Amino acid sequence: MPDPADRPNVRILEALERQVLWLSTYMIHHANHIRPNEDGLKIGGHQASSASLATIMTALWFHVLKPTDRVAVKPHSGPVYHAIHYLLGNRTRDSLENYRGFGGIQSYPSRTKDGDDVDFSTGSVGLSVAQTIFASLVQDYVCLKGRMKNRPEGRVIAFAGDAELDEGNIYEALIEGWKQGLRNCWWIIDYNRQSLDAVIREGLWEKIETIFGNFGWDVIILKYGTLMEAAFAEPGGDRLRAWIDTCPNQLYSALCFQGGAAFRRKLLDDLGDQGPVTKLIERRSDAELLRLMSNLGGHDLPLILETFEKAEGDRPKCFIAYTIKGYGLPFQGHKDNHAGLMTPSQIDAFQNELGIRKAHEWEPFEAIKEIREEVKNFVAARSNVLKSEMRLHAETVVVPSKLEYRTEKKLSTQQGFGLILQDLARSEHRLADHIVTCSPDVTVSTNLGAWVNRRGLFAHDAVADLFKKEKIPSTFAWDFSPQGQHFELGIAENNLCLMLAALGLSHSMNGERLIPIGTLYDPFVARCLDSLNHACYQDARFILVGTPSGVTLAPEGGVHQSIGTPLIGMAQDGLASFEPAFVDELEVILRWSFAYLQKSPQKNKKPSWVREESGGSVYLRLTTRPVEQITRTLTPDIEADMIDGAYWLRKPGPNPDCVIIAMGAVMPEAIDAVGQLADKRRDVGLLAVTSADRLNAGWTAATRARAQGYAAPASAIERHLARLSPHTRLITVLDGHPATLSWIGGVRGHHVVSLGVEHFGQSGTIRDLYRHFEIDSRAILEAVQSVTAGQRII
Ligand SMILES: Cc1ncc(C[n+]2csc(CCOP(=O)(O)OP(=O)(O)O)c2C)c(N)n1
Ligand SMILES: [Mg+2]
Repeated sequence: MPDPADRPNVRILEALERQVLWLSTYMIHHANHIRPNEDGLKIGGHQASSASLATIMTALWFHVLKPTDRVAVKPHSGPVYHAIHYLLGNRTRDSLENYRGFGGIQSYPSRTKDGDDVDFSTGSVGLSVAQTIFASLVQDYVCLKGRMKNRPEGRVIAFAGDAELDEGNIYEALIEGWKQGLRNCWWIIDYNRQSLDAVIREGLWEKIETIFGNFGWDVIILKYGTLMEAAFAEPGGDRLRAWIDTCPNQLYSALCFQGGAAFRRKLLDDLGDQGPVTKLIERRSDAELLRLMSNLGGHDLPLILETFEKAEGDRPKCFIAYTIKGYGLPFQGHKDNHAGLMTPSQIDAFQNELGIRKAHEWEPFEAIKEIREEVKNFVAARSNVLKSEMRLHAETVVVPSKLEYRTEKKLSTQQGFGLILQDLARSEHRLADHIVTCSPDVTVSTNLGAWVNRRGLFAHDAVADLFKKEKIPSTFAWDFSPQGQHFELGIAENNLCLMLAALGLSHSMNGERLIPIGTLYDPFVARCLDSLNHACYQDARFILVGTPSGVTLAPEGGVHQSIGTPLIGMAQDGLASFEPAFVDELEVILRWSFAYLQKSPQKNKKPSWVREESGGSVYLRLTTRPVEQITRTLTPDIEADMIDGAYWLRKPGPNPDCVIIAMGAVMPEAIDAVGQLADKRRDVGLLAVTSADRLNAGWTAATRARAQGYAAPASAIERHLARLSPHTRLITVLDGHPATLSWIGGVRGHHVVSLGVEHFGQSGTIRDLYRHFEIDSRAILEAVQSVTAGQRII
């Protein structure tokens, strides 16, 4: 336990807390009342929500945190967070003045937008809280493999609003953490008993205590501050304590808002005894009484310091900190205070109370008078300590010039994915040691089995596969050990993306580059969409494999069919998506992806629209449909085309009547159709799309650049279509929503017919379903017939 003698003077922290509260409050005031705002929009509130955690956050950043700790803050504590980092020298005054402005600091702290101090981006409640569980597991993963490079382990800490615990993903993560032996994780719950709209249910703390206790967490409650404890020790104090314990949340909040006189009235009404309790109350002025009654644990610095000092050991810990929303501000406790803004006269009054001179509002230590120099020195020293470990870097892992795999005449892309990983698992290539796979209970059915057989499952303690030990025949060996490289997750897909986010930030958080690959059934991408977005927003780097996909999984059934995922892949920022048809394409794409996800944004360089230089994550949409493989040698040009999004599988002649543009599992249909068209239409070509996303992004980027006056070279799709005549008809086809490829008609103004899937819910054979949804070769021929002149085709 740290020596309490090392504790900073509480006066220093109290002074800092006031300064932090001022800056956070003023930041919002400035954005609303001082900075020009031509839109007339209110620039958010959060004064109340932020103030709620000002005391604990001050204590953490100015004393409790170790440089190796990683912290996710409650979204609405952004202003307090930024104020703290301003004092620590990690924010400029300009950035505070431009809070929520263009290029300014974000309302919800962001890893990519705000500064190197932000460990987890926040905004969508519940996600960053849950991500701390996975970040802690990833730290263990790196640690147990001896790759921490002499850095000590840190704690991974989340601040959560009490209403954040309504999010279901919290409980999915709790179960997973329990299964995986979570350590070194702290959650500090801002128990202000208010959400956005309302005051929360009575007794929630008991539920939290039981739930967390059940999952093996230590639960520590910070309820009564030092002033309260002292009052409880006075004669009659036990009755005051009983009153506080039974006071409904609504009433307590309302009295905190109304102030000391209201508390006095109510307490005397309820407890007045003309004896010790009355004396206890009457001994205090209204201001003192309010100070006493709002001295909840989460606002009491001595208690906070002592509690966190005592929190020893690596068991996960949940701190329930009683707080008051809007603490110290005029709307404290008011149920409507979430977006409440202090009026200019309230700000003036607050400014006067703190002794802040006009025109000195942004001065870092303006609210601190007598001990200003002492505080400044203290903060400077603290800043040096914390800075040392903010963002780490890891070397790039070299990618082999070719990924080997055992090919077969017919293969599905999903099988090919398994075969490539199987070969990597057997190889001695360093890249293989950096790969970490994970899957929400679909490891085997997404073809990761062979990889896992070789590389094993990760766990803190070795557990041998009992079936193997007992010599019971089984295709898979499920041996768990600290050397294992696969996280077997429970079915919650949301946890998969939170895990990918955590693994995909390991280079920056732990200084160890991991190459994460997560697999799931493609339709369930929708289940983890927000956490996928959250992972991309943080610039975590990973490969997400959605397989099987589309209606091609045929007999598997309607609800397992995905239609919209190609559009998700196109629309998701930070994610390059691919849908190959052949395994040699997949090999090229995977090889590129391993390098792409290790690239880093160039400082001071405007990122290009296609992220070629700055890198990103990758989404692969694969299928279980075995497809005849083509024996061919890929030239570097074709490989480059595959990465850019499309290549000619059959080049059209000089004056084509039509061109088929196909993506993914339907490629055999397109090949068949092109064959049948050979003597019926002139010069027909087949363009194989590997990535509608990159093809589209390349086109958009080139168009934009030209609009800005740059001589941008033709994008891939412009190049491909340049060989067509204006009258050439385009037929696009994929097992997914037709809009994925229909935009191609707009590139050079070609007439386009787009085939795809708009409905789902039928099971059957692939042939049945391709016919039903009209994405088979016959449908392609019908489409050609409908838009081209010439002899009847069918
Ligand atoms: C996923 C998601 N849903 C809704 C919101 C809008 N929202 C912001 S804060 C909030 C409630 C906050 O309550 P709590 O977590 O208790 O924090 P407090 O306001 O008490 O500080 C809501 C619903 C959001 N940011 N994210
Ligand atoms: Mg709350």
